[in-house]
Amino acid sequence: MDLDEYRIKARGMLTGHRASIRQYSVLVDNAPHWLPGESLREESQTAIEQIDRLQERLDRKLIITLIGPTGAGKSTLLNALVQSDQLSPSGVHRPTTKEIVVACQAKQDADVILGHIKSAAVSIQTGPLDETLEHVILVDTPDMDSTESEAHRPLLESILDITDVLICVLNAENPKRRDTLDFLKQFVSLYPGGLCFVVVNRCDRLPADELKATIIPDIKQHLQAAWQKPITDLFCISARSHLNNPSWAEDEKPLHAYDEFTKLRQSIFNWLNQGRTVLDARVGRADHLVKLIQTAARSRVAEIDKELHQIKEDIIALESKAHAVAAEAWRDAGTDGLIGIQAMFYQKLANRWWGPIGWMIALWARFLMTGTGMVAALRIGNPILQLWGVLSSFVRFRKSKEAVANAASGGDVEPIADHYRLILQQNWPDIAEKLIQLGFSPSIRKSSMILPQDNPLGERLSVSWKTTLEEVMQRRTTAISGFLLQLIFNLPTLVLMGLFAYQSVTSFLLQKTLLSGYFLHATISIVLVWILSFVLLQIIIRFVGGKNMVRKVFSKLIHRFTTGESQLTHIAIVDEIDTILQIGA
Ligand SMILES: Nc1nc2c(ncn2[C@@H]2O[C@H](COP(=O)(O)OP(=O)(O)OP(=O)(O)O)[C@@H](O)[C@H]2O)c(=O)[nH]1
Ligand SMILES: [Mg+2]
Repeated sequence: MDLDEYRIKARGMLTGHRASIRQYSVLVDNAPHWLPGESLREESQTAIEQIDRLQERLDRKLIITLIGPTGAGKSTLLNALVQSDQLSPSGVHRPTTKEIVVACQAKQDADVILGHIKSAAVSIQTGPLDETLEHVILVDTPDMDSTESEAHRPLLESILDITDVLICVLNAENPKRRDTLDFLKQFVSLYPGGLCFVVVNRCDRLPADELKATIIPDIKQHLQAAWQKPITDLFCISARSHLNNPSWAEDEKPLHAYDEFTKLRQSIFNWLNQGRTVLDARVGRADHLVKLIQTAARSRVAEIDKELHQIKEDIIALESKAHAVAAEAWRDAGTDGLIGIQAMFYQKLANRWWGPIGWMIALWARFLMTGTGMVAALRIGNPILQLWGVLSSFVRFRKSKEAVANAASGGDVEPIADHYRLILQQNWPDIAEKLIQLGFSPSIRKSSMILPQDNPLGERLSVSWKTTLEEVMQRRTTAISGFLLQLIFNLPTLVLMGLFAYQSVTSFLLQKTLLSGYFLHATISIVLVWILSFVLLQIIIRFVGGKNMVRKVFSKLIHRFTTGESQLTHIAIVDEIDTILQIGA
């Protein structure tokens, strides 16, 4: 793979990294009441901006920045690295460096820095630099601890914003200064191992064996504790010894020759000064940023994970309870839709039953639907009464339709929904306080937080009622529509009808005259048997499909709510809790 291909690949990887971080911003947006999410959102935003900048400068040179307290020897080290003693002035006056000094091969290499730092305090040095700076730019910075450090900080922050590799230069004689380490910590944490070097300079001032045996291990340990990260690349050097002309005074001469400068130089130029490493470094930094955000997110959630799970369970249990209480109140209030329920039941049976009893059921279902007015219209008599009958049948029909609709939906359930809301509202304050302790905003105290946000509860209760009623009714319809039962109830009427038909036909064929009252009696007998069978069946239907069925529907409904079998309401705060748990996953 050539460098261009590799660059495209790196670009794609950075896009992937950015998406991973953006995911956190999106999740945090879905948990607006969780306060720690705010800082996580900001951190994610900063990380995304940094990756944006990494991507912008994928084809630019790697920026290596030297940073550290005044007098540590940053400028001296830069000069030693590029073998040019005067490139960045060093000196005994503290502070010496007051601007950003950029060492690069060609002036345009520094465009990325000039484009980012809108300040006159940048000096570009292209000096006699050779291929050492083919893929990298070295940057010397002003200190962050002298009397002038306040003025330096904005400059430092700007350059660190676009830095790829960080070199922290510490003074071996005073390496553990707390303010220095605290200041560096915020930047050091943004760089993975391999892209963050620690240089302990002026080692020539301390005895070699002490350095090796105690001083350096001690510094390493101290830094690890202060920065809370493993220190992988630490170099013990004497920068001044590597100037072309160190011009030591007699009393300043190095105490020994122990020095890791060559190793440091090799690390920087041999390894970092390669095109691929430059790209890898940027992808590596993005990688590190993703991990930082992940760790930050996880650690925030890990602290509250168990409690959050518990609260979620509590809310779900509370919701089931509220549902069940509402359903019980509903049952106790009773439903006025009994006529409607019966009409529905007869309609269902009419579809299943055959024979004379089937016709009767269909007729009865129709009668229950349209009401008695229509029957009155069929009566012979006073035409005014007949007219009244027709009119009232319409009124009754509308009422019956309403009754059926009521039965199908469970009637007016809104007052019942109040019971549900009350239970939730009464229990919310305790839960809300627990959530506030876990970092939720105090604004969640308002009871609207626990109330369902989706379709009104009444509508949902109606739907639950409808499906449960439908199920129970279907089962009962099947139970009393068996073939044998239909046969038993139809048989008496059918046998009589058959007998009557047989006698009529045979007497007609044999030309025998039947007695004058025969037809009347036969018809009356058939009708009576027919009606009687139907009335018997009605008793069964009344038992199976009356109040008993309504009770069954309610008990099933309540069971569903209490066991959580029925679909739970969409409660926004539960969604937020889920989102937070997802952030920590
Ligand atoms: N003995 C010794 N002196 C050094 C070494 N490196 C730098 N110095 C001296 O330390 C003093 C400060 O060096 P600078 O390079 O100016 O330090 P700096 O970190 O750039 O300081 P500021 O620019 O003020 O932030 C100078 O007098 C250097 O000659 C070293 O390795 N050994
Ligand atoms: Mg300096």
